[in-house]
Amino acid sequence: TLETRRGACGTSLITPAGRLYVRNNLPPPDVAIVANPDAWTVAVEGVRQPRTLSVGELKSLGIETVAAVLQCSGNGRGYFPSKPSGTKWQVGAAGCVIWSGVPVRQVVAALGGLAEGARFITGTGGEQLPAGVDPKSVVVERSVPLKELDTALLAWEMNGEPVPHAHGGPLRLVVPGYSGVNNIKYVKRLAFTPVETDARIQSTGYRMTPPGTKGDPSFPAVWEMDVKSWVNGPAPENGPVKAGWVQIHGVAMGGTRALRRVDVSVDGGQTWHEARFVGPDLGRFAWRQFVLPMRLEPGEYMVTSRAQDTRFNWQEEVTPDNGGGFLNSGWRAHAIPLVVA
Ligand SMILES: Nc1nc2c(c(=O)[nH]1)N[C@H]1C(S)=C(S)[C@@H](COP(=O)(O)O)O[C@H]1N2
Ligand SMILES: [Mo]
Repeated sequence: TLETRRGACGTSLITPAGRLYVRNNLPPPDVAIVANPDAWTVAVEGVRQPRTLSVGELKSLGIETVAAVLQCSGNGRGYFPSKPSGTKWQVGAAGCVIWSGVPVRQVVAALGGLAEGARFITGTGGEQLPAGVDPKSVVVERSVPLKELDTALLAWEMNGEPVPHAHGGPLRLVVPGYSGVNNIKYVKRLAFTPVETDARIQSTGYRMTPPGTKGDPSFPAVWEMDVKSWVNGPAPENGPVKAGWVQIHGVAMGGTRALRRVDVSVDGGQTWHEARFVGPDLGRFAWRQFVLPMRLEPGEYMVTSRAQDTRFNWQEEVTPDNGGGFLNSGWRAHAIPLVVA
């Protein structure tokens, strides 16, 4: 796993491939698969005319582009007090990227429509599974509700280039607004299924459980992301800043909804000041940058931010701890110290 440093998120909107976190649950397929992306194939099932399609063929079915936050379900896990097992991500298991590909609904239409009883979109990763273990215990296979047909893409391009191998090229299932694990890299099978997959990563993994509890299908699946924001700079790793005007900046995202506002506090959440969104608004699935210039005297500050979506939901102050350490969006835990000299 590779995490982006807080101060390296930059002040422009899009996260370049070279700065985007990388997370693999299994050894990835050979890099040779991206040499000829159009030759990669995906088997589509659960439609009236099931068929295997190459990326080259998919490109003739439709094209759409979406800017979306890609964020590991465990981003922020390192801030939970119970220290759940798993990578202790802080903020850097996230980025905002532009995907281009064919809308899944157009693939469905080209194959005669959905088969009867379809309720989930199930994507399967193209990794070679280790021998001698139950495939269901390791395969990266996830199901999301069928309603995501409206926005899901089979993407072959990221930030204007073929999807890099590290990020799931030649073809990735992108479910905008859904946390990282639901965005299947090197997708080799796309199925419209009546039930969720029984792969372990879905049935017991990535469930919202009480701390210390193992997951099972009775607990909610880790799907949609919540409204969240954090301050990226001035980053503590860059040391003290000079007294005077300080540019406090960060990113805010609405999960599946657009944002209304974001506030910044320099006193650990006692008082708040509305920050200004800057830069282009690339839609409800992208993050927005914000900035608040503040005149600060020498001293020690605790800087944090809280975002609100267009349905007036505020970012949580504290996200309740959960067994897997998922979806931490609490603004208190994401505060960073700032020394003004
Ligand atoms: N095929 C496949 N897809 C996958 C994974 C994987 O291991 N294999 N990891 C998931 C997880 S947990 C995350 S957070 C994201 C990471 O995407 P990235 O490496 O492009 O940042 O991919 C998801 N999709
Ligand atoms: Mo993840």
